[in-house]
Amino acid sequence: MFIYKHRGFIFLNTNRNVMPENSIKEQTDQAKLTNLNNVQVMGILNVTPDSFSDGGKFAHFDNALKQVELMEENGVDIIDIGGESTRPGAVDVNEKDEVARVIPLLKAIKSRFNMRVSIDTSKAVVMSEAIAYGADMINDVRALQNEGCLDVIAQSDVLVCLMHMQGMPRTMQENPQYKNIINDIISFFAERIESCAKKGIKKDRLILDPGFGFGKTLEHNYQMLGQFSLFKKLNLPLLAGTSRKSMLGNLLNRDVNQRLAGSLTTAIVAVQQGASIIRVHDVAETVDAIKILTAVAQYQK
Ligand code: 7PJ
Repeated sequence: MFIYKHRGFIFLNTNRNVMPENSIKEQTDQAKLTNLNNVQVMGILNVTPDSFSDGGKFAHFDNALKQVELMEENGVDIIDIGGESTRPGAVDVNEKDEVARVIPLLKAIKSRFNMRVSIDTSKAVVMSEAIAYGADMINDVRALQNEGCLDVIAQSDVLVCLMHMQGMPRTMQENPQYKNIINDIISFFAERIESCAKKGIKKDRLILDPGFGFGKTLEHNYQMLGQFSLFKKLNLPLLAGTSRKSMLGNLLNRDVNQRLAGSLTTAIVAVQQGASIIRVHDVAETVDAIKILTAVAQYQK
């Protein structure tokens, strides 16, 4: 087990809800804090006009800020701003438009709230601008594979989420195939960690995410969730994003606005298997669920 702190985030590399051998009273303050507070809720703020779940709702600046305020009241730990739609079939957005969508909002949040902000982008230019305006994390569904991204990150001290995706959004759901999905994703992560290391980006800034819905069949998604704890093998904090995704809709036959139970259940499963960050639309409900898990965890071996 190891514990580390980076830019206010505390990560504990073990199953978050399994207490160590000694009782809670005997633990150090840091261990207590780590065990009870270390699951972070990341609130999704899509500022794309064509997002699948909140399509266009927060494209307007004031609405976006109101949503941030609401998420803050509900106990969010970090806001993830996305200006590029990566839903299956989505078309690419150009750099200029993405910067214009994301950066003013980042600036406004940083000046009005005491809030950590992640920027969901795969473009070096957007990363660089975001870092200049105080982003705390870069969340890249392409795991820094685009040109210039590794260099931009190497010159900064932000956290980075490296997500796995097979194919590209426009076609990724057509026929995803793996030899063994868990091993294939672990190999991908190992290669990306190595590429980061070569540029001087140390492991203690990295977070891994297997990328639910990104080039995965329904079965692949549930295998990843069921075996999520296997991704702990790489000794890095894990992020899980299942919120309102079609892996829920397709199993439950529910529209996108009827997927709260599915979103919470999958979030709970991920946390129980060691996820450190849960990326969600429904912040209040997820924070409640995690509080319950935390209360229960005190009594679990
Ligand atoms: C994810 C993401 C995810 C990470 C999106 C959606 C589609 N970033 N960006 N993980 N999904 N790290 O919001 O459902 O699962 S966009």
